[in-house]
Amino acid sequence: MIKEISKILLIYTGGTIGMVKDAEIGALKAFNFNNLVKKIPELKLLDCEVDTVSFETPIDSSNMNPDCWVKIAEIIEVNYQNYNGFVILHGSDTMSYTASALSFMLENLTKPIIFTGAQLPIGDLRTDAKENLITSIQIASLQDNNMPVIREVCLYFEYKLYRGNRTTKVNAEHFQAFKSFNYPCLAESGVNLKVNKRYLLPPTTGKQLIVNKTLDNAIALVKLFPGVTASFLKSVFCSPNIKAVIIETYGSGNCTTAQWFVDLLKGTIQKGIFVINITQCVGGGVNMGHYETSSALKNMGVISGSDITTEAALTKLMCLLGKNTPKKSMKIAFETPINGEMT
Ligand code: ASN
Repeated sequence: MIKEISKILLIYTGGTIGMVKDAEIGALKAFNFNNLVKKIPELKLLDCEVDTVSFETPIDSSNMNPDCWVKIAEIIEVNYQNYNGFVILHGSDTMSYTASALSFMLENLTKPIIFTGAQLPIGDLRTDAKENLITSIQIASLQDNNMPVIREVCLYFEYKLYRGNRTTKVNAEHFQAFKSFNYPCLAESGVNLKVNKRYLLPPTTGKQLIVNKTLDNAIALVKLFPGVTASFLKSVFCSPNIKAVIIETYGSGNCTTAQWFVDLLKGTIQKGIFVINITQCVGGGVNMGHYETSSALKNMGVISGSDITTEAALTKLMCLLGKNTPKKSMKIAFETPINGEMT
């Protein structure tokens, strides 16, 4: 069999990787993408063809939002048949949110979508950008019998490839900025590139790519803390037009058994607002009913987020609400893994 050369589309959205210091204000800001490619002549040495496309105005990822996610999904949709894989350059601050969102927006993926970025700009002497970018392209071009090895949304950073919707940014200083606490990494880059094939999503064959572009952000996210007041929580749960509230609870999904709290949750669920329980812990997940302090939640119909990350919970919810999931199916829909985001 003749090995086909992979064609990769590099999509630049912004982020530190392509930033320069503004001489006047001394802060990092996004700059022209063409300069980025000039700064990495190594791209020409790769064993694949790389085309590039850039956001008209590259952004710091703190300015990411669902409209930008749709923009990225549409670039992939339009170019899907013409490329073997996609590498998305993205700021690290909200990369896990975007990678999670895309994992729910793109159904029946048969090609790799690799998110990457950097902690230092590509022009910096000590930059981590080159390794992240070059290895991401190499991973996106991996083939087995002319079929892509990776067929899911991933995030590559500092020698590790993770499932995108399992990641969280954990460090603003270290090059190793991301962690996947509840799922092993999919590949590791050392002297050789080692892919842990048993952890990859199984292939979906014969189905057409579906792009879900309607995201509903009528949701709230609250983190419980000892001393949280009834008035604050009421203001969140009773916000106008809210369709769902995600609560970050303690440990394996536990929270206060104070009567006002139980009544507030019951009243919220009776109004038809979904309540989703995820844990504040970075590892492990929700197991309602394991302790007395979570039994009431289970009995009143709170939805379990199991071991999902906050980033994946938010974006999965936006997608399920955007698809107009019927009220009676929402609990099952949320508690069922879509693309390996929970165990
Ligand atoms: N503020 C930057 C961003 O997320 C941080 C980075 O890329 N390292 O766009």
